[in-house]
Amino acid sequence: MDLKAAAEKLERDGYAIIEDFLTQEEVEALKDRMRQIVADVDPKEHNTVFSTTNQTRNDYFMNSGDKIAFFFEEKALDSEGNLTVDKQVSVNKIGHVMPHQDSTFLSTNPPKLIGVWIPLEDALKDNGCLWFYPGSHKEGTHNNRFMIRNPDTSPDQDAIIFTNSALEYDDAKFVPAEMKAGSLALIHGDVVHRSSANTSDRSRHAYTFHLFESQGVEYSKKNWLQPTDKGTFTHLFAQ
Ligand SMILES: O=C(O)CCC(=O)C(=O)O
Repeated sequence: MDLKAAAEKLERDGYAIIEDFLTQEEVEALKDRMRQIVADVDPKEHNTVFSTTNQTRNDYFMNSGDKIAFFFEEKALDSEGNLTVDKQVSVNKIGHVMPHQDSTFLSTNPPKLIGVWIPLEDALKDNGCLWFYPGSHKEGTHNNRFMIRNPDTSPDQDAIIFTNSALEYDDAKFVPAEMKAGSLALIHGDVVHRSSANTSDRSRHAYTFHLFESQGVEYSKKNWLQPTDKGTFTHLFAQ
């Protein structure tokens, strides 16, 4: 798909896939780098499990904006933070991701968020590819549901909360986006998307990041993720 067609598809459906964005060598370089980063991590220093169903979050999660943070699979660590599985498969990547709009996690005014998702291995239906609800980005924020820092900071309260419950979606509205390793998905901040559990015996590593315009755009101070005292988020272009 050329860039003009991708821009049109992004505008129409809320997502677009660009094939062969990375070369095989670039994919291998990213996988090698990730293997090295995981090999070097001490699980005891990053004793945080990422649950795709239970939203228990702590300071480690909230302050992850200026560093590489590691979130382990549920059951990958025992109660003392020791690994119970091979380190290379302990970092979260297998669980499913519930239907969501990225802009409700990283809200900006006006809405300017875009997600970039690059599978480093073929992402197919059986190993948890993305699924999109085409056109849903034109419907604004569903159910006014945002993930925010809890204004009630009492010790017995969760640090991060959702402002409303999640909507249930008819599965028939979602279309699968099977992708080859090294292709790239552009994800409009308001498009509803999800991924399924990886039921295959293969992994499905992916590299993902989210971008928003900084000029003339306000990043919500309510968002769960805030720049730390080390400064702002990384800029893509020099200021
Ligand atoms: O990697 C996944 O399974 C889901 C990723 C996703 O939904 C996102 O990056 O917004």
